[in-house]
Amino acid sequence: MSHTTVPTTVREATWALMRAHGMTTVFGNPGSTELGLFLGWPDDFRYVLGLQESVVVGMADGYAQASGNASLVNLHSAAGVGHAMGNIFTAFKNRTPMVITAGQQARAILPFDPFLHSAQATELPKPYVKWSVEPARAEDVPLAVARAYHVAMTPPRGPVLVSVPADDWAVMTEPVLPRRMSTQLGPEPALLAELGEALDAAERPAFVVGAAVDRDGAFAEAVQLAERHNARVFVAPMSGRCSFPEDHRLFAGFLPAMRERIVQLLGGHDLILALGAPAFTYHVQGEGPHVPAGATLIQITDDPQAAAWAPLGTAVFSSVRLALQGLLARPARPLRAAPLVREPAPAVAMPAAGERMSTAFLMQTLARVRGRSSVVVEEAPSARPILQRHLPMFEPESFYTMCSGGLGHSLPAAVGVALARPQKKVIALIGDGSAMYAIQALWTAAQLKLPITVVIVNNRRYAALHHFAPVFGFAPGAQLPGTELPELDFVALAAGHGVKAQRVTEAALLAGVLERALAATEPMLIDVLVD
Ligand SMILES: Cc1ncc(C[n+]2csc(CCOP(=O)(O)OP(=O)(O)O)c2C)c(N)n1
Ligand SMILES: [Mg+2]
Repeated sequence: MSHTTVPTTVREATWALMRAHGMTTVFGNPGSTELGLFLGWPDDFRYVLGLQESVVVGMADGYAQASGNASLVNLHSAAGVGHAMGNIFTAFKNRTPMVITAGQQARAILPFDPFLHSAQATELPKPYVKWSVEPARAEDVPLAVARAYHVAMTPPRGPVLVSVPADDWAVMTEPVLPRRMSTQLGPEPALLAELGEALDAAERPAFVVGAAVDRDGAFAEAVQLAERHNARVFVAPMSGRCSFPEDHRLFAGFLPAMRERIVQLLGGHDLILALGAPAFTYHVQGEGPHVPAGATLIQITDDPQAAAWAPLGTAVFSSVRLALQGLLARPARPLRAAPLVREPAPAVAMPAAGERMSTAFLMQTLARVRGRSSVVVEEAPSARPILQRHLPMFEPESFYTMCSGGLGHSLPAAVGVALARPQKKVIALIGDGSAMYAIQALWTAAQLKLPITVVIVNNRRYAALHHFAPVFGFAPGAQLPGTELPELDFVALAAGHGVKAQRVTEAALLAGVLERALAATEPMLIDVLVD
């Protein structure tokens, strides 16, 4: 391969690398310390402006998940990284590859404790970046960006941060050649064979599928293996993706993040195969065993930490897809009897005129009017279990939410998903509380004319906290401070960001309004009042 080693600027060497790695979309919010990167900005790059840094990172998260490549983020030194931190935490938990460059004051004035200086720039995002660096010399910035990209893309994927002093961009350096590096780790053959034998020998296996199945492009393989074993398939607690068709005869539903409930739901199974999922994510305190008595737990994960902290069982540390392909390459065993099919969700009746509609009615209606292949990006905490029952997902890469619990992710993430997949209809299903953590994402959606349908599940409160209150000793109906959200006007908020919007209070009008929004070629916000 021929290449040039003609000296170039740090800026141009960095652009060349970004281009070589398919990172020509920059999500950012600029400041003086970052402007140097953009001098003579090449035409093939685009800058996606977010009006607050948490929005910037949320959009970049959705974009990276939907495109399968690391996204590129540019943040303003300490304050910008600080604003972004909530969604950096989420990107880390989502295992989203993301290269963040953050501005820093010029090296030449650092002795004078200058304005905007980030005193410990590499420490600030820890522990929620896989790697962070401020290169010792300006000349080393492009190499650091190259390394950052490869670290971000290596499983388990995640965000990385490179802090770049403002006077570095113009310094002359050597170009850095783009390199290829594998991003998949294969399973240990002997252990995988053991797992295969255990699976064959099991009488009533169950699979628990997590986000890494879909992330790894292993949706079809998971279906094939489940069918081969007639295994019931549960979704892991707090999974951020759809990893199994929810109308499949083997689909068994969603596990809550509660130890005793998980054990109860998995009861009767003698082998539990956790696929691309931690075993298990808990939200509240629990006691007793982690799996039903007598059951064996096997985990396939690309996350060595998740493999290491699992309290029991055998873990195969591997790309989920490669491990599944390995298992599918084994000779098929005789088919077991088919397990019981899950009860379909009961139909929800249309409420009478003037009566507030339920969240279940909203989900059922959306399920009826949305295209089967539309993509749902959700952040509506108390509506989640209702969505899971009444709004099924069917396809790979059809559902996104955050794995972290940090609100303020999904509205901007929907913008990123829509940007990465312009051929798809993207529906953002967002709670009234959740919407307000990153509402400025609406502005970017409007500016980019992305035809997203934003549905606000508006119950005028932080309902999830009301649901949790009994767990923490509150009597039924007791006052919960700081959980009511009266008077938010989402139609006005949308208009103020350049997005057309409509409020729906009447159940009978809902389907028509949703259908029009879904057919629109621009973003639309539908504020649905639910009880
Ligand atoms: C950044 C952040 N702050 C606070 C919380 C705590 N929290 C969890 S659920 C919730 C309520 C969300 O309200 P909304 O989106 O309206 O959904 P609802 O609970 O009403 O279904 C809050 C505040 C959180 N998870 N993340
Ligand atoms: Mg709410």
